[in-house]
Amino acid sequence: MDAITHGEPAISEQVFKRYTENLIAGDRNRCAAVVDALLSAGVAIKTIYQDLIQRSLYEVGDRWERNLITVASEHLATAVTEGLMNRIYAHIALPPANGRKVVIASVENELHQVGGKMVADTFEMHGWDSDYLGANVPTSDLANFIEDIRPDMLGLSLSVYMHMAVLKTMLDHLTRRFPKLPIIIGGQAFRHGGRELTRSYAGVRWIASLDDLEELLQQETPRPAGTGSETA
Ligand code: B12
Repeated sequence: MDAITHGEPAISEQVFKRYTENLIAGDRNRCAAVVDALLSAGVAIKTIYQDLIQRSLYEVGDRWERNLITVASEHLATAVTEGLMNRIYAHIALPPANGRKVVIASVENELHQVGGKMVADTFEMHGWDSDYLGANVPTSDLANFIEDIRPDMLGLSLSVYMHMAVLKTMLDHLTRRFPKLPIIIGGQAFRHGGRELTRSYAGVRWIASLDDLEELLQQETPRPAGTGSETA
């Protein structure tokens, strides 16, 4: 297919534009055809996530901000995307489980959840068991869930800069209750600032991208068989 260059399969501008126009038109069959062709051509799932899905939603956001598309079109594009991501998940070749668990959630009040899903899938592709809780997770429910399942790591997603104060309240609570639990945070809210907030807690790290997340996961060692997490 024209999208592919040999060696490192990539996604051409032409394919990106075709996909994005179909996405904005809400044509899920045409979008699925593009994704299926990329998967059959061996394009990596991370490339499809970053260079097709993320990039197309950023384009949707830009057009929405400039009043070039309606809120309804933007909702439709997101719904098509989420359906496609579930389809892509079926193609993920899972490595052997490494015995580690992660919980991924969007910050309380935060309705954006696509980035968090990509993060959860990235953990799975590295052998982790990920529990993806989606958007707007209340802090107390998240804390109770952590208490129950004792993950080795927590990932929080924040898209809207105005929700930074909510993140702080959440971190105050969670770091007090689970002082040994490593927490990673990401999302486009940090384009506008807020990284210093994440630096003010021991055990909390801001991660810029899926590439940086993969680097972190490569450094993480599997949990030895028969040992439990030290969450609390
Ligand atoms: C779809 C969408 C919505 C949908 C979300 C539905 C859903 N199911 O997710 C709805 C309609 C709910 C929505 C609402 C709003 N939205 Co909106 N939305 C978007 C849009 C178009 C796409 C979001 C998306 O999925 N992007 C694709 C994902 C894959 O990208 P990502 O989130 O950046 O994630 C990547 C990285 O950031 C990182 N990452 C993300 N989380 C994490 C977590 C960890 C642990 C790690 C390691 C990495 C990581 O990895 C991901 C993969 O690379 C964006 C445009 C944009 N630029 O993204 C606006 C956008 C995010 N929205 C915006 C705004 C302002 C709003 C509203 C306030 C609008 C309003 N006036 O009502 C509300 C806020 C609602 C709320 N309470 O949260 C702004 C945010 C500006 C800001 N940063 O402060 C944006 C950027 C639009 C814009 N251009 O202005 N939105």
